[in-house]
Formats: sequence, structure tokens, C-alpha cells
Amino acid sequence: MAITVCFSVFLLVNILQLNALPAFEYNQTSTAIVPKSIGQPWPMPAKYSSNSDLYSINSENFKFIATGESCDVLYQAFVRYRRILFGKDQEVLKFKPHGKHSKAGSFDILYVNQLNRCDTYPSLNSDESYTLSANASGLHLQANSVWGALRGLETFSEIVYQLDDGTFVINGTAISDVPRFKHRGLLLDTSRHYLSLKTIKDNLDAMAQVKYNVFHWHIVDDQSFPYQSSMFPTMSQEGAFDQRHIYSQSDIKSIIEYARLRGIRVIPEFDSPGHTQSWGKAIDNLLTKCYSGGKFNGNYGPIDPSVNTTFTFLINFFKEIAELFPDKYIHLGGDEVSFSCWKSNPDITKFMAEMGFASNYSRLEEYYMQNLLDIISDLKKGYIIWQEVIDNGATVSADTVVEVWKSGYPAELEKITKLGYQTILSSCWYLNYIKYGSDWLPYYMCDPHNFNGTAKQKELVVGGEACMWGEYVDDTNLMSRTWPRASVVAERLWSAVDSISDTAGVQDRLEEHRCRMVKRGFPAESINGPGFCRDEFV
Ligand code: CP6
Repeated sequence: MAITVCFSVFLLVNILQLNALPAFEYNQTSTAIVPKSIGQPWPMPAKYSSNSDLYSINSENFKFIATGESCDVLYQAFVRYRRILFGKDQEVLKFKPHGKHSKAGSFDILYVNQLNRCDTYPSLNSDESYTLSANASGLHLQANSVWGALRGLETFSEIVYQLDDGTFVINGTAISDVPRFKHRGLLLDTSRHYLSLKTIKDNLDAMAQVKYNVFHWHIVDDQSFPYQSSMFPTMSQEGAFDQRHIYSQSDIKSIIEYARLRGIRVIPEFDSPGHTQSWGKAIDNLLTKCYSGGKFNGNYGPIDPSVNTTFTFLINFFKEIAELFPDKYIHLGGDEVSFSCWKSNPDITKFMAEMGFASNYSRLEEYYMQNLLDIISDLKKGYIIWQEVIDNGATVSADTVVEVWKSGYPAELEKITKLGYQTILSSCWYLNYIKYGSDWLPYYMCDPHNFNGTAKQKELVVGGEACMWGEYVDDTNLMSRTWPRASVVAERLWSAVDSISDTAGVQDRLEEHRCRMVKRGFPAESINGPGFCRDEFV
């Protein structure tokens, strides 16, 4: 008998009420949240049905067999998922299977039929769809691309579960899955605090668990420049916190490879012309000198667009970046540019007059961005920019992706898609904000299609990003503050609206998902109040 997952509005209301409790009134006597669901995937697949037929899985001899195309990405995933499925579980749960449950059958092979040859790197337009079934004819995963195969393997690893006697089982299942949005990103900031390679890689593993496919690496900013450039090594020598807290070219390559094996794109952000204090330490005349009382006051402002040397530097710098990072896109920032230093500088004033900008500093900003965008286009790369670039009136190339981060996002999404640009949303997913109590429901309810626009405009929304800005996070708390809160956003970006439009059961599934993260070794924090995970700390 097929049990299709369905939801009730009643439970949604319950969750909303739970969430609406002010923190200080947190009800200690409310029922503890213990996952009732088991073997349910997160994020919810586009189409998911399961029944009560139970098949046992022979963990001792379990094999993945590629019946179609294959490559290192697929084989390494087989190794990883074998360990995720059976390695840790057996260490944590020392049960002796005695097989007294009645089973509809027993399997020891997952057949993986990948139809097309592997691409080297995932991209914005990768096909991540797959189908997965468990029925009397066995366990079958089919995907067009290796990236879809990875997503299907992840789902498989979540719907297999252990009975109390330790037996691994899977219910009769039929899944047909495809992401709702093709850009599903997480931003980490390694300028405000350094993050170790281990933490970045752990984070990539957690991302793969919830099918994120973009690591937006906000690698440098005002506070530090940990990127070690080959062409401009003094930038990290002068601009990093110290010489141990840097990312060498080979460190970065190892991150890109780790991400690739998990179907995750690495998009670096080199934010300019603002947010560049650390760049200026090594590069003379790059930043604008700020004046007071008619003379240089010792402070620096945004990058100085009035001198040619600025653009010569940018050409050389971004050529290196374009070669190191294989993704088609580079994030160029362009947010929060303060005009006060530009206004104070007499050379800028002179340049403005020559250019006929009058005293419109947005035009100077636009001039800078336009030149930078042309440099990046010449390097055959696409770019992502923060919304201010468009808000200030720049015209950018048609395939630009604009990231909306400020409040009032529905109007902004409407405006940007009306202009014909692709867009990604992050406004409602600033995970750096924290509070006492459960805060995930607003993240879950935020929807990138929540604006007035035509079907064509909606199609220009390519996805969204959760952001974990680094002012108050470093290696000690990055993982627990990010997870499982970022998982909530991942489901919004992956799952079809009608498969999750009810939120009933969501809290239960999220709790099970959180426990699954903990079981895999991630320090994913509690987000539903009192409760416990079956396999925790025993
Ligand atoms: N750094 C940069 C930041 C932020 C942005 N850009 C930011 C702004 C507001 C909040 C969090 C982060 N720290 N370069 C905005 C895109 Cl709440």
C-alpha cells in the first residue's frame, strides 16, 4: 500500500504557535521533540512515496554497481556512502542483528545507472535529477549526470535506517527527484575570522548532505586578506592576520577538488570597490586617500577609480583568479560603498568633473563596476554582484546574476527580474543572526518566488544562498551555528513547493535530519527545544 507523504494545515499552525512563544516564556512542560519519523529524506524529494514493505540490506557485503557511465567522482562517492551508511553506524550502534522482523526481501546491491558521461565540474546548468526505487526487483538509482547520481546516493543513504535490533532496512520506495532551484548556495566569510581547511571541508560534507551545490567563498574583506596570490604575494603578507592564517594556491585547489567530488561549485568573492581595506596594505595607490582640512588624513576609502593603475592591477589580479577557480562565475561584490572618502579627495573631484559626472558619486561607482565587469567578461567569466550595483544604475551584461540581500526583497526581485537579470536571494537567510529559542520557521517560510511577476520573471530566480558572515564565528562555532539551520534553507531551495507546502511533519523530519547529522559526526545544534537523538552519545 503506497503511503504518499501528505501534510496538514493543523500541524502548521501548531508549529507557528510554538515558534511564536517569546523566548522567556519557553514552556518547559511542552512535549519534548523526539523524531517520530525515520528513514525520511531531507530535503524532501520532488516526488516521494513509500510503503510498508520492508527490505533488509546486507551491510557486510553491500556493493554499489555502476551499470552505465562512471568516473572517479562516482567511485569515490561509492566509497564515501558505504562508510556513511554502514561504517559509523556499526561503530555507534553495537546491535546484533537477529533478523526476527519479517522482511519482503534482502538486498546487497544498489545498481547505479548513470546515462551520460561525467563532466569535470558541476555548473549552474548541471542536471541533478535522479530516480531511486526500492521494490521487489531490487535497489535502483538512475540519473542523467554524475551530479544527479550523487544526489541520489545521498537520498539512498538517508532512507536506509536501522531497526532496534541493528538490521539495516529500507521501505518500498519510489522517488523521482529534481531540484526546484539550480543555485543553492552557502556563504562563508574567511576574512573576519580565518576558517581552517578542515572546517571548510566539514562544511562541504554537511552541504552535500542537504544537496547544496554552491560554496560562496567570501574569502577576503576589510579585516584580512588570507588569499595568497602568486602574482601579488605581498597582499597576504601585508593583509592577512598572520602568515599561518592564509590559503595557499594548493589549499584552494584542495578545497575546489573536495567540493567537486561532492557536486559543489566554488564561487570566490573578491568584493570591491568597498570592503577592500586589507587589499590596500600591499598595493600602493589602489585605495582612495581620504582628506580632511585640505590634506590626506591617513585614512583610506574604497578603491580609487580615477587612476589607470587601478585597472591595470585588476586585470592582472583577476586573470589569476579566473585561472585558479574553474567555475564560470566570480562574485565581484559591489555592496556598501561609502562615498564620503571619494567626496573628500580633490583628485577624485577633478576626475568627476572631467568625466562629466557632476557630483553624482553613483556614476563614479558605476564607472568602476562597468570597467571591472568588462575585465571579467574579457576573461570569459560570468559574474555575480550584490544588488547595490543595479540599484546604483549600472548596466551589466545580460547573463549577470544579481544577489539580493537587503530587506524589502519582494520589490527588489520584481525590479531585477523586470530588467531581465537572473537573481539569487539571500535577504531572509542571514544565519549570522541568532536568538534564544527556535528560529528556523521564518527561514523555512521565506520563498524566492514570493514577489509579483510574470512566469518569465520567476524563471529568472535561479536560487538563493544562506549566509554565515564571520564577525562572530570561527573554527570553534562555525559548524554548530550553521547546522542544521542552513538545512532549512536547503529544503526551501531544493523541494517542490507542493511536496513541502504543508509544514506538517516538517519539524519531525527536521529533528530526524538533525540527528542524522549528529550521527555522521557533525556538531549540529539542537533547534527544536528539548529532546534526544536515539544514537547520540551512548
Ligand atoms: N560584509 C560584506 C558584510 C555584509 C555584507 N557585505 C553584511 C551586512 C549585513 C549583515 C551581515 C553581513 N559583513 N562584504 C552585505 C552583503 Cl547583517
